Amino acid sequence: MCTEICGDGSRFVLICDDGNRDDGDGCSGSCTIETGFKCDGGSPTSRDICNYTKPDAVRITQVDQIQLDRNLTRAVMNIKVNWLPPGLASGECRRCNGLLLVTISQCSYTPEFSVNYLSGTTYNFAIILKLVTPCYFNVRVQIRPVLQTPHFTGVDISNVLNIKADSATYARASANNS
Ligand SMILES: [Ca+2]
Repeated sequence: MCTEICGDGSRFVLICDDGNRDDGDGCSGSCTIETGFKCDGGSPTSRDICNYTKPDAVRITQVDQIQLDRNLTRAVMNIKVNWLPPGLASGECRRCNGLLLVTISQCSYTPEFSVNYLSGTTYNFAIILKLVTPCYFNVRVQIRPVLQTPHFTGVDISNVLNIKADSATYARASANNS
């Protein structure tokens, strides 16, 4: 009776074997593939090579319409990012609030705003604007270009999301709140 050894770099029936018993490198200490990784090349005579699967580009999308409160003093925009690098997004993603570059224009004053990562989600954020008086505004959202290297190596982060609050946004808000 033989038993296959995990970590010896030869693979018969194990899911992966990259030649070690380390966790965090794609093939776990018990020879299972770790989340987000892809392993190839393992055979009875060769070990697996594991790589983190990453997309060609990061996309930022708006999850729903702009939410305005009854007093029209608070605008909430929910957005989603399709992928973040594991080095930034591990655990509760405490570093994620600084990930997005948000620029607000068109309003006659510059509203205060915050960007909040929604804990427990997969890369959902809420952008909250404090409005002194109702105004039409444009919100431009992108990944901070300074994060390109080293966090987003090989991934295009030039995608920009534009969110626009116009007369239709206010008409919808007053209909919802009446
Ligand atoms: Ca390993």
